[in-house]
Amino acid sequence: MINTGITAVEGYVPEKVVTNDDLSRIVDTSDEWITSRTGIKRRHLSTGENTSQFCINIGKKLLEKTGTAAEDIDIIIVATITPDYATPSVSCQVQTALGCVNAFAFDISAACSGFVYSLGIADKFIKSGQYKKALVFGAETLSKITDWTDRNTCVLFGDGGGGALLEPVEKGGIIAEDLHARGDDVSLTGRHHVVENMVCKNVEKGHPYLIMDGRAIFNFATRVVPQSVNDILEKTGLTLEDIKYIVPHQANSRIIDIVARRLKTDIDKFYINVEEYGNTSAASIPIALSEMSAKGLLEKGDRIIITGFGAGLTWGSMLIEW
Ligand code: B82
Repeated sequence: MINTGITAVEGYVPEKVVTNDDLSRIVDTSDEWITSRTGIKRRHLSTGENTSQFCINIGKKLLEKTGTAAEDIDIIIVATITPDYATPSVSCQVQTALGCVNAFAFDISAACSGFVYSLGIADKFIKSGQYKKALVFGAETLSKITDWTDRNTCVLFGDGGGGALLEPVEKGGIIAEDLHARGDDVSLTGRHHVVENMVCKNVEKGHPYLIMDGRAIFNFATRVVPQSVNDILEKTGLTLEDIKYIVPHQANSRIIDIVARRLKTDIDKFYINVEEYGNTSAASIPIALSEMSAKGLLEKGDRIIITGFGAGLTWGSMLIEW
């Protein structure tokens, strides 16, 4: 059987940093309130770059650092809920900007689980033996769909992206996955587009922003994430002792604290950077992986579990041997 490996990871966040104190000047909040409830101190916000630009920057770095020719890329997948356009997809914009003329390209929508879902999809294409190289991104400009007058949500989100090059490897790579959805739970929703046309004047009003029932999704995350991590371990016959890091979606440090407690493992096993970027949805896991790689935390043979959870509701985990 062909194994799919992550052979390079890169991230990109916009330069502009907005602190909690900056936010306390536009909504009724404080650094103390935000930090104690979420662990977030800062977030990077786009001053004009859109989601495709993040991916293009990341893709260029990935090709450059691995010495990969653009024409050799077979697949481009972008996980995002904040594409530049309904169509063309961000992945098609990336394809043309990078010159990946032989790649097919599509976006997927699975919110904060999007990167994990996308790795799962790319893995199957590579495992089929028909395709050799995939670029997989998670990237968001959540600031576009944030209500900047709502103090409960505008303090949470940030912009940025990350991406990976996937290729067949001899040993290790993606070892196991666990993917789920619960479409009946709408406690976290994004922009709602209602139908309005020449034959339909809609009475229902859409809304342009992210809306969440914090307590409900908090309970969801702290229930399903430990379960999903345990399912992955059970499938592989491994224990947490065999895992160097758990890399969770960076939604809120309190979620991670509770997940660690429920898994009866030390918080140090979790890679956490929510302090710096806030919640960047599909981008949070690849940004974390890119940081970890740059810091030399991911060595050959290390096993990690990535775990995403978010709107849909969707969730999923994956065990990767580096
Ligand atoms: S919260 O409910 O307001 N809360 C926890 C009880 C603060 C102390 C809250 C806040 Br603030 C921020 C995030 C969450 C949360 O649960 N987030 C998510 C849960 C599941 C899936 C995705 C997310 C996400 O924010 O991306 C709760």
